[in-house]
Amino acid sequence: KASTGALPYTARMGTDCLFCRIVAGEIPATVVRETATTLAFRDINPQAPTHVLVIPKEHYADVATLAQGDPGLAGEVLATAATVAEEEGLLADGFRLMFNTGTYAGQEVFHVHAHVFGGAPLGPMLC
Ligand code: DGP
Repeated sequence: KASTGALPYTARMGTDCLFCRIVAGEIPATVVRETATTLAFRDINPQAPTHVLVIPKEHYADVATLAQGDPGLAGEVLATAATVAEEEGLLADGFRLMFNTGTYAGQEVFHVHAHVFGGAPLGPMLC
């Protein structure tokens, strides 16, 4: 019995990861911030006036796998998300940080990403 949900995601992903290709520069993205270990870029289909995705450059399928596998890197993703929120002017009015994780949450890209939403009142949930 698998102890985490990571295995099915990895199997589904195969070797061709969209966000790894963005990190490699093979697919263009509007990058708003880059650190040694993280990348932040605008979502291709924004759901709020500000909608940025923050990822670790290293591949982890989801936030559970990342947090358990490399808690320090998970912290760096959060720190980049906070800096992006500050640079996008979201700190005064607030913002939402969201990690869709697995099938029930509707995760579509199996390279962990924090959604940073802001710039307008967001309501109780974004689905
Ligand atoms: P999720 O459902 O949490 O896995 O969200 C995946 C997000 O990724 C979704 O909001 C759309 C975004 N996305 C998908 N393909 C691309 C792409 O090629 N470029 C960018 N910038 N965003 C993408």
